[in-house]
Amino acid sequence: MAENLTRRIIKSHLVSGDMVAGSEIALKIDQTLTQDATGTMAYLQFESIGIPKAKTELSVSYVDHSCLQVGFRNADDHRFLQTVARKHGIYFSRPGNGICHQLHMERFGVPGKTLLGSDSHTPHGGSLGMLAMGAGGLDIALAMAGKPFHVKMPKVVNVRLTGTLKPYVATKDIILELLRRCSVKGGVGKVFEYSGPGVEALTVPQRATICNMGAELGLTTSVFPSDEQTRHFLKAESREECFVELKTGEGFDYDEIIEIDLNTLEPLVAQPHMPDRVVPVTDLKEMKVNQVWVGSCTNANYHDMVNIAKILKGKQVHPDVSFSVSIASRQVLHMLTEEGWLNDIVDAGARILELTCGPCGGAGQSPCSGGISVRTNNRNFEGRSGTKDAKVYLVSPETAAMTALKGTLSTAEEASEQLRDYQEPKRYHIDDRMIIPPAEDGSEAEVIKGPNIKGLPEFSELQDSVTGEAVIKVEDNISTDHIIPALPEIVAYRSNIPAISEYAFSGIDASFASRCKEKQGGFIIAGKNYGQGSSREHAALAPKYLGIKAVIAVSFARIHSQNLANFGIMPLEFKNEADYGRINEGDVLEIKDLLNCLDKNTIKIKNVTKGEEYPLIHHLSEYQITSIKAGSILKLAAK
Ligand code: MIC
Ligand code: SF4
Repeated sequence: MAENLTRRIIKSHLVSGDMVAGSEIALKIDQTLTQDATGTMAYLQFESIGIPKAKTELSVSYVDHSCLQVGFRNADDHRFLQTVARKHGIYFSRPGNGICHQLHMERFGVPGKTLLGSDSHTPHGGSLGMLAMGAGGLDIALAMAGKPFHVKMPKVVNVRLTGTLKPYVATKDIILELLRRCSVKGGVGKVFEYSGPGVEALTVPQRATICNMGAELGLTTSVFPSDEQTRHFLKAESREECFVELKTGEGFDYDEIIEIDLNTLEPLVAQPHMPDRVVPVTDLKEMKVNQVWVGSCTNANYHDMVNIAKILKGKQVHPDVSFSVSIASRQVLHMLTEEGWLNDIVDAGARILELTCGPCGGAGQSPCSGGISVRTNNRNFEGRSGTKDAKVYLVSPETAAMTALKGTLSTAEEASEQLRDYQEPKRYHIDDRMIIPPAEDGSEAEVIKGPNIKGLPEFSELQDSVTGEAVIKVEDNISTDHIIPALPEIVAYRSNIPAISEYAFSGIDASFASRCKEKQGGFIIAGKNYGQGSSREHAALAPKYLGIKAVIAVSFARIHSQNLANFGIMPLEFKNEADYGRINEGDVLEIKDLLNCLDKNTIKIKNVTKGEEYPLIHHLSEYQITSIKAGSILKLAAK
């Protein structure tokens, strides 16, 4: 049978490696994107490689995450990003223009291209038939320097959609259904490629919601065909010349098939504190709610906003609910204003926020103590909203809007009539004035760094024998939000590694950083799926700075294990899962003959306190082993 779309894109970008699932391949990257919170490190790293101009077809730097600007630090980061972009051939999207993934889909994404972004929701671009992947900032820096991206060849799963969604059921419910079936670990090492008659009716922004939240399945990425919907969208964005037809589904070969009959889907909700704790909304229909937020890269597009306006029109938000809305881009805001939808939203009592990520990572709108918050974003990890004991539920915009009116969790079934007749615009409003192109010749451009922007830390070479305490032991599904929270007071130090390191594990173990300093680092012991969630490499850089030598886990999430290896921390797994239970926090551990055993994959760790030894394994490529031995990939790249 013929090769599926994912494999076709991989084949046309393959620099080295065999296209055998699980083995490492190196891919040419056509486009990159960064956002401000991960971008500062990415560009500091790019600068340190010493290449004058980005070598990609297109690189864009967005500012959307930290725009609260309490104090000088965020604003200094923005100025650094703008000046460094000008110098090195990178487009700069100004704060206020919107959220990176929405903007990239609107203005830059091209079917069949590869996109690498320093944000885990970069797979959003799969909605246009791109192979769009999230990675750490260092991988983006390397891609901008013209180096290929190293990743494990994924298995390709065909997700076949049949039937039609009911008017009050959204594409958010499709991805929630997949999370219910497959779990947050179910997509590791895989790409989900969508096809079937149910796909034909879905617009590009609707597809984007599915691709975006595929990150929560642990997928390498998700991809939709490039078809008539894609042509329509690109034409409406005045970019029809970018269209190429790319087919998926019947006639192509897949490793697995998943079928969803859209007729049978009902509105779903992910319960605290995991995106896969999914149940039907009707199971929780009496639940009183304190806060509702419609926003984020997942669900704040034109279609989402028009639908909530239809539900809210002429009604008032429940007096016990704080309801806020963040629109994903200026294009969408302009159209909602021009067409009057914004009035329906404002008149119903919505609090309109800036066009940024905002509450998604806890930058404002934290719920009240013990509050129930219903949100349209993609992650509900404990504490991410900024209120430790809040409970965050993830739903579609339609469910969110009806919930805001009722004060209790509710589907939008009673608004079916209004929701039935949605029309995708023939023309989107286009205004690229908030996107600043780079200088023709950037050699004279000045890069301005504020006092909070510190240099990169030193990365020393790996020693043949390492010893230290198990400084922390954590359970399954620890997210990067647990390791380095995304709260604004902490994001302000994203370009200052010594300062941000003080916050490592601060949400779950306030003395972690001081213990590490006292004991000169050591080991992190973890359960399954360690490091799920974001691409933030600070979750590796901070432990590295604090002297962590290895993370020994039952299993890892892809981006985080890649980030650990990039910065010289060994991501090692227990060969026998039961050994996880045998190590206690505070046990003294030792690995000997490391350099040799790393090559042969025969590492053993001695528990000196208990007098026991446990075999470990790794899934590192030769390239990663070289990087770990050197202390960081950056050292190799600079050479
Ligand atoms: C997230 O949604 O967790 C973030 C904040 O966008 C992160 C990036 C970051 O930490 O800066 C992500 O998804 O990679
Ligand atoms: Fe921003 Fe949230 Fe999307 Fe991350 S998931 S890019 S914080 S809106």
